[in-house]
Amino acid sequence: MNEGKFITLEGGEGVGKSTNMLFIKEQLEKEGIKVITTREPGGTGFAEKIRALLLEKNREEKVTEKAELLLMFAARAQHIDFIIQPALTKGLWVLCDRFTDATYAYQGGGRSMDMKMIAWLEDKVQGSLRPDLTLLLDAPIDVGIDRASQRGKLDRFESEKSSFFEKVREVYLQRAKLYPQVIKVINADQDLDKVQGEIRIQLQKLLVIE
Ligand code: Z5A
Repeated sequence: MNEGKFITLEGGEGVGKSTNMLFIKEQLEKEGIKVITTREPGGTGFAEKIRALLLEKNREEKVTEKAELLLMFAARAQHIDFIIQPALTKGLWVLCDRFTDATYAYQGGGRSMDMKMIAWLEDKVQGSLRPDLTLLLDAPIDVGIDRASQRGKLDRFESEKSSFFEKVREVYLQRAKLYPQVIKVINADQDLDKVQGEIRIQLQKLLVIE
């Protein structure tokens, strides 16, 4: 049984996940909660190597969609066994920048891969581990793309066409409708203080039921 809570941050590129990670950590720490922050793909030495392979652009050999999906779950397996589950068992809260909803959105939506295969891998790799709360930062895709492009060079995912990101957003929003108890949609297309106001409300709700 987990004693800590597992919170994930999701959304298209550039919507403000990294920006809000620190804010959420600070909010929880104010409540006396011990939190670790991590990210996917990545979070362990080996999983970060997989991340670098996945984000690298212009490689000679194309990465197939199946290879991409399996690498996401390979990284996740390492991350769960060595970081996420041990922390939760110790009573720490885990705040993770992206998790399996991103696989449904990017591989299932963006790449149109079989959702049943993703669900099968989710069960096999995660067992019963699922987020307690997922904050889905949602904004029209041009908002996120504009914000992300101001940072400079685009990685392999960021270089996709806008139709890819439309499908990603659509699947995220479909999942939020399917799992309204866990996935909370935050309007990321507003000033940061308003975004953080919405996030604070969701954290308070989680703290009340804790
Ligand atoms: N991926 C996948 O395909 N399948 C999977 O299962 C998983 C991942 C787990 C790496 O993720 C890629 O992996 C990702 C999907 C894929 N690719 N894409 N796209 P990532 O999380 O590292 O990459 P990312 O989504 O591109 O994250 P990001 O670029 O770091 O974006 P962000 O963290 O959401 O945004 P940010 O860096 O916090 O903010 C961007 C800029 O906007 C920054 O200058 C902020 O100061 C600014 N900002 C933030 N909020 C605001 C507001 N409210 N107003 C104005 N400006 C703002």
